Amino acid sequence: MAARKPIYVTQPELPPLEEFLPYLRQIWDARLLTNSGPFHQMFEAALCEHLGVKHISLFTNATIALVTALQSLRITGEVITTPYSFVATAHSLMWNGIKPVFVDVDPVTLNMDAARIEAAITPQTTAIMPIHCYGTPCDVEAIQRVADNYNLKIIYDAAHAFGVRREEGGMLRSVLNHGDLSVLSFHATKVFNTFEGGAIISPDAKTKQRIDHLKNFGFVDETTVVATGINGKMSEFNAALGLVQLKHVDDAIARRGAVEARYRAQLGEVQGLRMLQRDAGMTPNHSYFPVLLGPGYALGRDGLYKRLREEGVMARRYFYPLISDFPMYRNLPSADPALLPVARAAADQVLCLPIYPALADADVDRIAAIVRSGASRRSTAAAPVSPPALAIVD
Ligand code: T4K
Repeated sequence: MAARKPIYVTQPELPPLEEFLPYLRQIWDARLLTNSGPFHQMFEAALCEHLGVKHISLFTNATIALVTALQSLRITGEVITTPYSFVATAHSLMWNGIKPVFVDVDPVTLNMDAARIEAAITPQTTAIMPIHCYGTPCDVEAIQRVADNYNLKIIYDAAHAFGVRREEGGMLRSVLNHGDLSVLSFHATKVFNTFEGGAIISPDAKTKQRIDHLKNFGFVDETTVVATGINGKMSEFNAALGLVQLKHVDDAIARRGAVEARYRAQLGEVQGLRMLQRDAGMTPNHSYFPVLLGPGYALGRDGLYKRLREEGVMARRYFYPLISDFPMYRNLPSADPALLPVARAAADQVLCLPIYPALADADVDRIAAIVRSGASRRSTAAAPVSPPALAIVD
């Protein structure tokens, strides 16, 4: 029997190559490869329209965008952030010589616990950097209230939040409009990808202009440099791909939703397993499918991680270890494990199951069966199951 192909936590979505080729032809003909070319400008406009935001600056990736976002608001001193994220969140602070101050997360959303921010503020605090983890919106109103009280800026790491909307005043509005700036990632592993890429969403044209200068070495014109900017520009190749990808992203998110619904229908009754719940008034993007395997789950998180790998399923422990456990952070006072019990428990229990548009229903069923088999102390192999009818959860 031929060996099964491994199933990774994600598989990038790509348009039919034929759809992209005419765009490549145009780039070849025009010889405009980067530095705010025509596709770059079109892609910025198309994204604003698609996402429902006013101003976007495209970047090479979200990490450089986070570094630049902090620069653009002249953030210094200390920034309050979460240990439960990808390392790039805190790294962007360190690249600016800013001290991260970690606060614990909320047990329901695994986002920064807004109630804990105030106690972490010192005279050096200038900003808050939360993330909409797995695309679940933060408690944006509560975070804004603290920021307003203490005159702090908010930069959202929105790397997971492409297309996520919330009901506000009877309307669905992009979560990216909250805070002072939001940063998206278009990395290959994200819901929407341009191979590599990222963006900053700004509330006004002046802020966007400053960001655009900063991503172009600080150049304003041929001879004027106003800041120690960086090279964060997205190329025409990535921007053209983004334009094509945008045509397909709604379908891709819908298919992700179907995969999630299929998992939820099969994992609802598994002892010791918790799935994250969502507010009814939001439009999710199904970017990740995390499950938390608590003490009641017989096989344990790492046992399941291993069993899945043996079956060719490469689930990932996003986010283990906590950022605060990495060597460059662990000596900070706020990295003390005793101060971060909720984040620590989540890091020890989380497993992100594969979710992507091309994931076949039969594979979802097989993965769910392996997960279920781990809940029983007796069984060692995945018991065969017939899939239940597809339940719509959103
Ligand atoms: N903030 C947050 C909250 C983030 O999650 C991230 C990125 C950032 C900031 C920074 O954004 P960027 O600067 O990257 O734009 C991955 C991604 O590399 C990273 O972008 C992402 N977060 C993070 C959560 O996940 P790894 O080390 O797990 O990636 P990797 O290469 O192991 O990929 C995971 C699986 O995906 C592979 O096992 C196979 C599959 N894959 C991956 C790639 C790259 C493919 O099938 N094809 C591919 O091209 O970090």
